[in-house]
Amino acid sequence: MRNSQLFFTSRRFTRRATLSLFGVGVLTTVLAACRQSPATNTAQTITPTTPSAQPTAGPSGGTLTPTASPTAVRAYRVETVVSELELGSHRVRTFTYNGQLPGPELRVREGEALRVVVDNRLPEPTTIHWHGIPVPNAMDGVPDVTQPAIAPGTQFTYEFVVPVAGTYFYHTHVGLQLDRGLYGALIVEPRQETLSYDREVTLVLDDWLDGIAGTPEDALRQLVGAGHGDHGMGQNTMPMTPGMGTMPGMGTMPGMGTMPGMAGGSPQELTPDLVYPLYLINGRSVDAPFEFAGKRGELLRLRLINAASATIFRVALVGHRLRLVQVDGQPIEPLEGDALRIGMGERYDVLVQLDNPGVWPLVAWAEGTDATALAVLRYEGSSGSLSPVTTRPSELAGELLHGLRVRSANAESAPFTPDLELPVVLSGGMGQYVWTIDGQAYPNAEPIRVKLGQRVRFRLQNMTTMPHPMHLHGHFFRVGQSPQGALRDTVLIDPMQEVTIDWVADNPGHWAFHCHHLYHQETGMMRIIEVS
Ligand SMILES: [Cu+2]
Repeated sequence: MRNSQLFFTSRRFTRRATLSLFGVGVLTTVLAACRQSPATNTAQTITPTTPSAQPTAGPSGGTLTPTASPTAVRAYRVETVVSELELGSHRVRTFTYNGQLPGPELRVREGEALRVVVDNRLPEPTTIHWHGIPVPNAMDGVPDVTQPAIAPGTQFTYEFVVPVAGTYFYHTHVGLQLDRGLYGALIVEPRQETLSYDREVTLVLDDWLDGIAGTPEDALRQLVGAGHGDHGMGQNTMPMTPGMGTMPGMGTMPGMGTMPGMAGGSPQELTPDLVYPLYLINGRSVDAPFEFAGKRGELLRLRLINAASATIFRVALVGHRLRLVQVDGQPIEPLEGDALRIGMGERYDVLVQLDNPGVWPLVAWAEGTDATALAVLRYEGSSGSLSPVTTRPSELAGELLHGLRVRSANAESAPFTPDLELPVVLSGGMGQYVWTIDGQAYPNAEPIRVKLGQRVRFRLQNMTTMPHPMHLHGHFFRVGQSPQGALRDTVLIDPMQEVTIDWVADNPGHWAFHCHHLYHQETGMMRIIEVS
């Protein structure tokens, strides 16, 4: 059973090193992760079994409808397990993939098939969603919509052709499991690399409370209870924003705008619903940060993935500028800046010219809080220790890169002419802690019906005082009613802002469309879009 073998490298390799090592087959072989054992939480890459030249068989869970004849299959095996992790000074019991946090980085080449056997060893059902990848509907991992959740003690095989290159991630789509450890990077290497760089590092951002401030379910009860004056439950360790909600009588949207009107404005710094006890990069807290190497003269690619449940981050690499080259895996017209803002579910790829030797903090400030996540860049030959880290280095006050400034590198030749144009109103508030789309709270919500092939325009109107990163499954959309608008799968919409997204409903099935703030999603801010 070659495909059931699991290999992973014992440390991170640079892209070039990885390729050359694969060539000579020098790999450290390690057994599949143990259940309920202390886990290493360094970021690790598992390498797939040898690609097969055979066409893929259909997956067990649905019909495979490849868009191209796959040249190879990358096969992985992932176990969802109860694990104990050390996070700084804390020891927590949580859910992980293969005992690792983040889960193993999965890599596949554009046009190949990805096959992942999921072995659910959790005491509850789970699924995997392939965030950003336009998969066949049956592979999308939304429980009770595209598949029954994978029952405890059973397996499910996901298999699909990966039609797009770029930086993606995979995560559970069941309940509040995402606010445990069930996420990992999914890197799709292009058939032909158009970017030039010397090494790459994947940085997965997260907010962490599980096992430190109760559980995600406790956090949800506190959020809901706070609005009802019920403060009687459990530990009260979760500071919350007081009394925010939809403004009464708010019928118009002063100051709202779409691109390009928004492009010049800088986003507000918004206090989140939840302030977490820990913020992590690659599963590491600030007192034992993830460290990565650089070399003077090289160009470094950082793949930033925000896997947090409820935190927008602002990221800066002290002593360096950032050159933003991709968002949500898609190429853009490069933008330079000092810091970037990344919402939940978004991915930003930046290039960094390594021209300032030393030991430097990469800070991911949790917007609206006093806390940060941290990683460390150490130049080769630099043996010093990290200078004291502030949560607000000066770079964060510099030029900010954010989604509404981005222009696609692949512009349309003509303006988008919608067949169907819908206002989509985002409502809700901290008071009742119910979040809605067009006044309906999922699952008590009508599906939005769209005909296959229709060109659809959504006018997303945020009528609340909180930001919402809206994520569409199965499709990319173009932001801002412009032929140059960025192609994305997630777009962050600030309070009282309207953002237009244009998309072609070319992937049949039932697709989730939801806020990627997990607690907004769980309390109603989701709809199913039926494309048929
Ligand atoms: Cu939201």
